[in-house]
Amino acid sequence: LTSRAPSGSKSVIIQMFEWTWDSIASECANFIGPAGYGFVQVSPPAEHIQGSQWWTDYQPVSYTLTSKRGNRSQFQNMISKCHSAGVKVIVDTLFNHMAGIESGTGVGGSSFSHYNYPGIYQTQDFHHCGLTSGDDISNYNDRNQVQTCELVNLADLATNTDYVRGRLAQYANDLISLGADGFRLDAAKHIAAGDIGNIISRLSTRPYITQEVIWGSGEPVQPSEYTGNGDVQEFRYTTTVRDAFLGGGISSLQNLDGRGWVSGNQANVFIANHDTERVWTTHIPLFVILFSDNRGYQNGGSLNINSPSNTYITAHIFSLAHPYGTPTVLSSFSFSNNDAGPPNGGSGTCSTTGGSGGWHCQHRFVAISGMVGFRNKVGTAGITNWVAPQSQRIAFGRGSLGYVAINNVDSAWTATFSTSLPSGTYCDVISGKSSSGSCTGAAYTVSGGSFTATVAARSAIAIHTGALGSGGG
Ligand code: AAO
Repeated sequence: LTSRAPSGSKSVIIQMFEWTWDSIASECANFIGPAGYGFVQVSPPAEHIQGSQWWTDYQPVSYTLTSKRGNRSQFQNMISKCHSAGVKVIVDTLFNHMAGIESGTGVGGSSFSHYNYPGIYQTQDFHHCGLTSGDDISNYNDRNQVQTCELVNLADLATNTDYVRGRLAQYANDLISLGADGFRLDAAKHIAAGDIGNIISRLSTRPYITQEVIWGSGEPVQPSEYTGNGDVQEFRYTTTVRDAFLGGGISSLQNLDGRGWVSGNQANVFIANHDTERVWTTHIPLFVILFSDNRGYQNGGSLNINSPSNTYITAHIFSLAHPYGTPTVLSSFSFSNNDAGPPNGGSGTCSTTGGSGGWHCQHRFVAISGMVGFRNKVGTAGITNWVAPQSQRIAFGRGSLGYVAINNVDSAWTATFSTSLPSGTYCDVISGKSSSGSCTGAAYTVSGGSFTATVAARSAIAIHTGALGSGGG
């Protein structure tokens, strides 16, 4: 195991938000493995508070693996089924805190109160910052508050102590013993980077690590502090891509390294995650924002499935085509309020190329799964033949292995593109795939280093050497 997602083959992660262990096990075998995804990121597995909201999972009360997603044997079975399908498992993990509510009983029957988790943690194992009312973080410009006060009242573990470090490593090692390949460290910004480094030094393997450190303007805690531990989720990518697709112009997205973000080979990036998809960024009356139910969801903002002009899809195509970062695709569900939990008790269901029963199954969208094959094929090849004849039209190659054109305007774009792809006929993986040597969607013929194509309005085309064919539509 490495501390990084393997670059080149099979590096794409799917965040299987709120899917049960049994449903992930099936989906790994039925679709995720065959489609070429490298990883699933699964919801936090530890016992948590009761309630119908999705966010109960982020309030652990013990390290028993009983959650709304399933029990320990289901968790282990899921990992084993995913491994059999060639898919690794990243576990969303809470090193920062325990529950925020004052007392109760967890979904597995464990009793707890705010600073007392019997047999695990007592008052002395938590930070009590004494800097703010209720010990809650109120000022992100104060490092001490961010790292020793409470994030929305969540009991803040004293990760500077040997006991807490050892207990968290024991939990992570238990997950590793069940086959976990990596961890997404929730609220990593609220843990000193050195504390995380100490905890992961106690692990029995070197798992893939991705850390949630949301960059904030002027904030003292910076994403760059965390790169020694593993990857960092680069939220500046998420907002920059959103702003480019919604009007700023995608021609600005050629070079993403050298902007002061974490470097591409240490960045984990996404068009949306479970927090940002819950921020409405466009066409929402101000009063809805002012009276939105929970400040906790104001988490960076991003495109989401309701974004205008197909930008959610074209931005995913961009994300999977561009070499910067290790991409995560969120697979989520429709909701009518920000707190609502998943449909069908969390048991995910998909149709062939999309969702069903309230699930979106973004990972099955033809354009997204097609681009996973593209990314696996092009590997680390650099950007070649970049053209941007208008600010909302770009096309580029990845070495001599793949070529993509994205048209983010309301009219079709017909052009002859220069490419290093060898001469031949290629299947467009946005409109279809290669099946038994022919294309189920469009096909393009490269001859002598160029090809001519019409890219539909607010759409894209992508071809690569792993999807050859002839004929098609
Ligand atoms: C629930 C209730 C609370 C209750 C609590 C305890 O909603 O009312 O007090 O239980 O009983 C999730 C839910 C929470 C839920 C929690 C526990 O979202 O609503 O609380 O489970 O059940 C900060 C953190 C970041 C965190 C984010 C939500 O830094 O780590 O807040 N995300 C993770 C998870 C998230 C989860 C938790 C952590 C907790 O992904 O799902 O919460 O486990 C700025 C700061 C950020 C800050 C945001 C939001 O961001 O920089 O650090 O994130 O504000 O406060 C631009 C700026 C950027 C800014 C952003 C948003 O992009 O550049 O700086 O806008 O304003």
